[in-house]
Amino acid sequence: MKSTQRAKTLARAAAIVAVFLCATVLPHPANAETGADAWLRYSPLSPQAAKNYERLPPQIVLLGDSPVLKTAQQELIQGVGQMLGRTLHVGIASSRNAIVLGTLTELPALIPELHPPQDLRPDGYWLKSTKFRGSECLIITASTDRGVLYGVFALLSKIARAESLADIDIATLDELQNPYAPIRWVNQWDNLDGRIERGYGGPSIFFVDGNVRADLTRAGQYARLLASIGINGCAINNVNAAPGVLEDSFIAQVSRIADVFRPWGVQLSLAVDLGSPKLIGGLDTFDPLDPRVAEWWRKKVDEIYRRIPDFAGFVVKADSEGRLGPSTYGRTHADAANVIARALKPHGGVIFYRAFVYNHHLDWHDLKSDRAKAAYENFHPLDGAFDDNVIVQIKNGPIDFQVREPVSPLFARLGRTNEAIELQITQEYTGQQRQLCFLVPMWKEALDFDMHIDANIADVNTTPVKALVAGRILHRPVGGFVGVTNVGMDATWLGSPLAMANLYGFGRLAWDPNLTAEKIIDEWTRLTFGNDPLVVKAITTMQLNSWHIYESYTGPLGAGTLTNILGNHYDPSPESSEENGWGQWHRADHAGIGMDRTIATGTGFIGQYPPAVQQLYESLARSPDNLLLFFHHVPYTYVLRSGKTVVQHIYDSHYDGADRARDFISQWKSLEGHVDNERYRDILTRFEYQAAEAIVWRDAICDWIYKLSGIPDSKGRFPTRLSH
Ligand code: GCW
Repeated sequence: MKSTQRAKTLARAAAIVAVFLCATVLPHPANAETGADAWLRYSPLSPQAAKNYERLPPQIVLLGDSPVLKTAQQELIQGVGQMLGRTLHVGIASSRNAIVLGTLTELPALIPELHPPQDLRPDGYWLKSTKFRGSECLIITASTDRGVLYGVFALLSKIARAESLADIDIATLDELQNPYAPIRWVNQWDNLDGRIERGYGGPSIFFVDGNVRADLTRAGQYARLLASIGINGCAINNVNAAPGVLEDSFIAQVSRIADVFRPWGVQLSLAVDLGSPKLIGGLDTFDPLDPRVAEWWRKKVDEIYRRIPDFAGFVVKADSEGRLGPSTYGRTHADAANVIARALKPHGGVIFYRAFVYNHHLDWHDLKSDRAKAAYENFHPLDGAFDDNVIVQIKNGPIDFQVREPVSPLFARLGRTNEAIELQITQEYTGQQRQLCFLVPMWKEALDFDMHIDANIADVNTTPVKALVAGRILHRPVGGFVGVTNVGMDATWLGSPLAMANLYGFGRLAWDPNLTAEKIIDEWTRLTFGNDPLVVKAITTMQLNSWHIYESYTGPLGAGTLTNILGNHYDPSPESSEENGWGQWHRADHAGIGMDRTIATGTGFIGQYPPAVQQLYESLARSPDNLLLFFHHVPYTYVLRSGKTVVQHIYDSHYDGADRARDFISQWKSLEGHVDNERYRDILTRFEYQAAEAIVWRDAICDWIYKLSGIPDSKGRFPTRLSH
């Protein structure tokens, strides 16, 4: 693809020139920032906004002295001090006019007349202002210490966003918040040598050169960020796990990370290799049904809990992308999961067993073979066979974090198994943090998708994915949300200040998936950039539009991200998807494009959904246009609902997407002087770059489609410009 390469080089050169030119005179930094504080900046409020909090009691009473409660107290003092310029004093139990922090166990002894809500669940919190001994008090209480910490962060968030008196009157505050699901975890794909698989924010904050870092300051700061959005678990190492993490000497090192997580209520977990009993344990087998293997896991887990008493559990990737798995011994995934689950059970630990299991040596000649079918085929037959502390961790879509996929049918088909949905915060296929792509709107589509499960199975009318994974509808003991984050040592954590909206958004959705994308991005923007209405309007609009824009020039109509799947997962390279066994096929040829996954003539993938969903996708007429090519193979001249042909839609979408990506530059420039200089410049540079990359994508894909289809652009933009 010579012309593509040329276009790419030109566009990149243009970007470099633009970046150079924009480094001209900019306003003085109002408040130069690196992005390291993310949404916990606690910037001073304007005097007018601070008035809302004049009645905030001047002292804190802490009931209890656990590390988490002490953290809560410290955070409150810091936040109020920075934002309101007031020093909260630490009082004693008999103090009047205080903010009282404590769990439901301690509180009644102090204020017997207070009646906390009956439905306060673990990790939930209650913010309540009340009269006590004739003075005003603000109570932050919960059934667990962690809930108290979450309550403190919630109060500080309100102050930072300067919620108006109408929304938060300190004198009448009465707010109960419960998390939607017990599991709100992140996974890091950190290797022990310090590199991060699919990480775009620098090296690992946990590991360097095969060891745990000596200085774990950043790990502690990360735990603080996680706690502030209600995340309670973190698996610190790559799911392509190095067996060495389970060496006793390494566990001793890892316990230091657990120590810096603990004050923030974040529990540590490890990804482990199923082959460990053989690879590091000295056994000649890792057969999950061999009693020696069970005994090995039991002893290993006991040892871990001896060192890390609040250890959360394991994550396992097995029989996937070359990993060892139970298939070696003809055993099932349930056998593999359960042998480890039984070792964890006495300690209250859980195991996440990933459903990302597929054959990456598929026969691409076979039009019936389909990677999308793999998770269901592997796990549906095992429904009911997993122990109750096993959680099957399922990627949101059936392929692999593409810019658009339908939701995985497996969510609907594990009625007797705990589930978690795995969402990818690190933007592997969605711009790698170098391009703006706010993923909350995409995740919400998956979470809100109604699976229409047979009413006989679940006695309800709607069965959205969010309720299924949280274990609500089918009454599972545990379940929820896992986000693959991959923060690194970069000051901005993820490699870009704007990308942090995805981590924030993941946490907020895991806490409450009923929040709207608009609400989440409004919160994040205010916390990250302040409450200037101009800034809030511009950034929220850009973020909310960004996924559709990115999709429109990288993979419209559900064809998948047309990227280099054999290399960096970033540059355009639609040919790389075909003629290999990875199964990320779009089946584009001279006549048409798309994977036929219908029951009638295709791979039959659609048959994995409940009947009502099958009917939606099986019919070409009813299938939504934005997933058309995921489910159907159509000629380029097929006419969409818009009245456009597929080929013209692809051309228009790419031109429109590239134009809209370019518009980010002027939208961002409208904020000059309203955003601190440091972030203003940094982000401007990124938008200049993205505009150039969007042109690279536009030209590469339009060129490819034109060469395949032979159909020119009806608007005359193409092929004229590129053919010479
Ligand atoms: O898509 C693939 C990624 C791999 C990743 C794998 C997985 C950790 O490209 O880098 O491996 O998904 O989710 O296991």
